[in-house]
Amino acid sequence: MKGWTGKLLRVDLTTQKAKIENYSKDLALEFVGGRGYAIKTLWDEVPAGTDPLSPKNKFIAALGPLAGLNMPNVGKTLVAGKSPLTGGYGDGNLGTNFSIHLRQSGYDFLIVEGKAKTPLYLLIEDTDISFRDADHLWGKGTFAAEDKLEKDHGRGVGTLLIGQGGEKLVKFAVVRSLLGRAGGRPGIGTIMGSKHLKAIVAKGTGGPELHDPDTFRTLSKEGFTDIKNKEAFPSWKRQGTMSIFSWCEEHSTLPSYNFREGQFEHAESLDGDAMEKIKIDTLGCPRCIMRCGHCIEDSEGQKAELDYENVALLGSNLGMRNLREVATLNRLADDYGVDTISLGSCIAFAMEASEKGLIDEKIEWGGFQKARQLALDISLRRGKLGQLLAEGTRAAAQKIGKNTSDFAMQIKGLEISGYDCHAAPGMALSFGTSPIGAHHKDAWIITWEIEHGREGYLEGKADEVIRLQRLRGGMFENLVSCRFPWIEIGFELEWYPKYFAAATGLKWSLEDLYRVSDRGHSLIRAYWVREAGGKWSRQMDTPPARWFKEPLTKGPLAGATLDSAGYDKLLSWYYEKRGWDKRGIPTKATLKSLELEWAIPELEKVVALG
Ligand code: PTT
Ligand code: SF4
Repeated sequence: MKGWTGKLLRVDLTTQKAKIENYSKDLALEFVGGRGYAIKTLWDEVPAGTDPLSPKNKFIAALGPLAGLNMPNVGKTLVAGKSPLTGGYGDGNLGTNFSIHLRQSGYDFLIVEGKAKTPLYLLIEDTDISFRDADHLWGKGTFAAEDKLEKDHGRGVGTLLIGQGGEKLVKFAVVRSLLGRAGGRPGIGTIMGSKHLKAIVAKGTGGPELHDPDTFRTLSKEGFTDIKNKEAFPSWKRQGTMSIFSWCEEHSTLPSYNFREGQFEHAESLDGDAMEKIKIDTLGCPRCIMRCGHCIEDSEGQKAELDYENVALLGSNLGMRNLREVATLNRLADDYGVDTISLGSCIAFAMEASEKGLIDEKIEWGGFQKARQLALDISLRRGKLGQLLAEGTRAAAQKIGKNTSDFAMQIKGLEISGYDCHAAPGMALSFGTSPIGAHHKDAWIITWEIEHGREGYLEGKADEVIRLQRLRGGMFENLVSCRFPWIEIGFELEWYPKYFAAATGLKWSLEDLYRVSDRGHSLIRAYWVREAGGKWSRQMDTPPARWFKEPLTKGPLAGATLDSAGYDKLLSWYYEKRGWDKRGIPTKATLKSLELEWAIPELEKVVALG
């Protein structure tokens, strides 16, 4: 196999043994890499009903055939496991030198199983695998821990690591790398913590074996030049994802006050222009000239990176108006290694519960000091409220009761990312059917929807969600390549089959890559159903009551709500087009047509299939 090494590294932390395994060519052809490898591994190797925090769960770090190569925007790694936050499939995609070094060490993916007795970190140096004591790193934030690892093993080594949030098993702890990068919203960092695995360091010396290295080199050069020459490149470089902030405000889709509203009265103090005026640095992933991690000095004089999602969830959604204070919350989330989106949503949930007198603690909208304190309490699981919220909003609402689940802004247990959907049914469908819970990465339909008539509950919206899921959650997550060149500056999709062919020798079309996406997507759905153990229902694909019951009160769309019959119709179209039954479960015929018939017997242990 060219393009793939055909090897995986399996590490057992309980026995401290590592094994290099050859995996079958069929796995590469059927699942390609990244997300595909992750879901196949979880299905095959993690028994149904496994407690995500038990040693039986696996931590997976997977590359795809393009990840880590010398071409645009592929310095990325997919991290995955059974989610401690949702109980279903979980993954994330982060920029890291780890992608380069794991590939240079000769592996396409890494599976970590078991649990170490005491904290350690894993060192991968080509075929030399060692288990290093991490006592001196445990309890340290990600900035200090990464710095120490780089001092000990060399600047530029590949690192994946967790902060105190992961150590304390906060359910939405992320994996961190390169000071600014974070991935694995559904608690993939928590899985590392549950295994006493503080970090993984990779230092590889080999080179990739490609089918046609000369063509690959030429394509790579052309790709970088093409990106640099794109019309949108200069403006992207100025603000990155922060440029969408004012657009969201303008279109009433900026989450404000725990998604009560889609506009924020102080949006101008938090938007891309506000950031650009005080920007001090830009960070990015390896193999990228689009570097989109813009940094400012925060309210405590520290450098902090900002992204749209972070500023929306830790800013407008909390009623915070000072960008430097928002940056401080962002930096703390990065240092402690917890997801900014879930953290923001948990704090907003507490602010609302406090306002309504449903909890004892007093925490007001826009109050920075209390929000800061709560962020630390959650990250360190301190105090009653900190411990409660470290479980996520779904669990917190279940515990408090009193209809708080109406404003626990999550779907399938994952907190909703930064788009208010009172008046965006297609985006609500995207959140509802995302394979990891309410994340935008699979189908960011919001701009398309607003251009094509946001108020409609139209069949075309289900089509568009599926089209985007094939691309964003499918092709890019399987190849393990950043999607921003395509979606943000118009780098054409046709480049990808060319890179793929030069790397692997396979002349696949985009359609071939989408078919692999569909296979992975339906297998992930089957996995959710299997893990729900008979409790699966279409309610699990439905957004929280707030968007249906409580209209927007401000702005041009005041009075708007989601219509539940309309949403149901969208969901039914979506299921039909996916070949899933009325409950949202893949039918036998669909599983067979996607060559997933081997999954049928296990799924039938849990539900009768249509
Ligand atoms: C991603 C999610 C996002 S999506 C953001 S901002 W975004 C938040 N970033 C966090 C952060 O920062 N620190 C932190 N402690 N928690 C954070 N949680 C949130 O996590 C990220 C970029 C971005 S910035 C996006 S959209 C794109 N995502 C991609 C993706 O998912 N797949 C892919 N093939 N390409 C992508 N390119 C873009 O990458 P998760 P990163 Mg992230 C600090 O991983 O779990 O999917 O959550 O990886 O390297 O930081 O790049 O407006
Ligand atoms: Fe990383 Fe941003 Fe570059 Fe994508 S565009 S590879 S997220 S720096």
